[in-house]
Amino acid sequence: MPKKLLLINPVNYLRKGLTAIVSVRRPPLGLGVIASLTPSDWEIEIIDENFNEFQYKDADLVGITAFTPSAYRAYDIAKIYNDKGIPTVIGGIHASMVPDEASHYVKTVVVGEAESVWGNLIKDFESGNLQKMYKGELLECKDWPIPRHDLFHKGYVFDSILTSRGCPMKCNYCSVTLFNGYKYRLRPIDEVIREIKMINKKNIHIIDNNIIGYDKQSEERALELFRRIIDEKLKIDWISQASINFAENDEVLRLAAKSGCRSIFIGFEAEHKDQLKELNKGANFRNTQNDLEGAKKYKEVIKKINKHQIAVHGGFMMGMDTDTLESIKDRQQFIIKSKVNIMSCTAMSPMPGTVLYKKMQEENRLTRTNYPEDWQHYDFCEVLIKPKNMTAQELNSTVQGTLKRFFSLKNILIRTFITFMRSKNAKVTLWAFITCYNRRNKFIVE
Ligand code: B12
Repeated sequence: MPKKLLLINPVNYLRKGLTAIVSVRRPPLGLGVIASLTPSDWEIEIIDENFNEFQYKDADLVGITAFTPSAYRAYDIAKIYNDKGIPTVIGGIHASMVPDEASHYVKTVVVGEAESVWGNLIKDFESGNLQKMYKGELLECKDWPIPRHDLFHKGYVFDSILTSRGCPMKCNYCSVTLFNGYKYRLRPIDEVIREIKMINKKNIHIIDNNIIGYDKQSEERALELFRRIIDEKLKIDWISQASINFAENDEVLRLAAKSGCRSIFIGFEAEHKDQLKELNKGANFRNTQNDLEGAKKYKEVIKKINKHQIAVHGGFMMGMDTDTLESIKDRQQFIIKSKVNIMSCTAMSPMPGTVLYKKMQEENRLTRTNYPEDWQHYDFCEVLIKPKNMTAQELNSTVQGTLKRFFSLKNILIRTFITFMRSKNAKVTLWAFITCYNRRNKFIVE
C-alpha cells in the first residue's frame, strides 16, 4: 500500500473578505509545490475548504497550509489528526511568522520556503524520525518544481502561476520581503512557458509581486515572457501585480496587452507623501515635487494603462498614523475621481512578523490579541488597531463608505463607460465590469 499524504487548505470560520468571492479565490499553490516535491510512490490528495468543508479522511501524514486568517481553522483541523496520533505538518506564511505558536498545535512546523526541506522531512518521516521544526532556505528558482496543478479543485475561475519570488521594497505592512527575501529570483522563461502549457485554464493570475520588477533586467525578462506568450499563441487572459513603474515603458504596456493582460493590480495606498513615507512606500511619488504632482501622476498612470487596453485595479489603505478623518475622506473622494477601474480599500492591517505589527504591539494598539482565535479577524475586513487621529468606528465607516460608493451600481456603470471610452476595448471593459460586479456588496461588513 502506498503511503498517503493529505494536504489541507483551510478557510477561516468567518468566511468574509476575498475568500468569500468565488472568482477571487486562487488555488493553494504552496500545496501544489509540496505535492510536486513528494516522492512518486506516495498517494496525494488535497482537501480544499474553498470548495469542500473538511471531512475526516485517513492519512499517514497530513500537511496543512495557512495564511493568518485561516490559522485558527488550521489548528482545529490539526487537532483531529493529533488526537489520532497521525503526524501533522504546517507550513506557509503564518506558521513561518509565528513558528513557536504553530508548534503548539502540530507535530512539525516548516518555516519559510519548503523546497530545500520537504525531501528530508519525508525521509525523516519514513525512518520514524520526524523533527519538530525545519527551516527552509531561499533556493534559486531553477531548483523549484512545477506545482501539481492537476490536484487543484476544478472550480477555480483562475489558476495561478509564479514567475519570480522576492521583493526589494520594504513596505512596513507587507510580509513578502521577510518571507521570500529582498532579492528578485526570476524563473527561466522556458520553465514558465512549460507551466502555462500545463495549466488547463484560460484565466491565469501571475501572482508575482511585480511582474516587471524594478530594474532593467527584470523588465527585459517580462518583455521576453510576453513575447513568448504571443509567439507560442498561448491565448490566455492574465492578471498580475506591478508598481506604478508598469506605465513607464510603452513597449511593456503594448506587449502585456497583446499577450493577454486584462488587468493589473497596483498598490497606490495613498495620494499623500506623508502616508506613503510612513508605509515606507515613498517610491510611489518618486520624481514628483509635491502631493499635487504625485496624485496627478496616479491619474495619468491609470489613464495611460487604460489606453493600452488594460484595466487598473488600485489598492488603497486608510488609517495610517499620519491620516486624519479629513484625509481619509479626501482619499475616498480621490479614489472615486481617479477613475481607477477596480478598487480594493482596507484599513491598515498589521500582519504578524511585519514592521507594522511590531510597532502596533510595542505601542499597545492591537485590539484583537486573543490568539490564535483572533487571527481569524486578520482578513483585511476589520479595523485591528487603535488609530491615532480618529476612532476605529470612524475609520471603519469611511472604509465601508468608500467601498459602498465605489461599488454602487451607478458608479460601476459610469466607470464601465469611462473604461470603454479610454480603452476602446469591449473585452477589457467587460472584464472590469464583471470584476466590480462580483465584488459589489461583498466587502461590506456592518
Ligand atoms: C495568491 C495570494 C492570495 C490569493 C489566495 C491564494 C491561496 N493560496 O489561497 C488571494 C487573492 C485569495 C489572497 C487573499 C488574501 N491574502 Co494573499 N497573497 C497571495 C500571494 C500574492 C501569493 C501566495 C502564493 O500562492 N505564493 C506562492 C506559493 C508557492 O508560496 P507559499 O504559499 O508561501 O508556499 C510556500 C511556503 O509557504 C511553503 N508552504 C506553504 N504551505 C505549506 C504547507 C506545508 C505542509 C508545508 C510543509 C509548506 C508549505 O512551501 C511553499 C513552497 O516554498 C501572497 C504574496 C506572495 N508573494 O507570497 C499574498 C499573501 C500571502 N496574502 C496576504 C494577505 C494579507 C491576504 C488576505 C488576508 C488579505 C487580502 N489581501 O484581502 C487575503 C486572505 C485570504 C485567506 N486565505 O483567508 C499576505 C499574507 C500575510 C499573512 N500573514 O497571512 C501576503 C503574504 C501578501 C503580503 N503582501 O503580505 N491572497
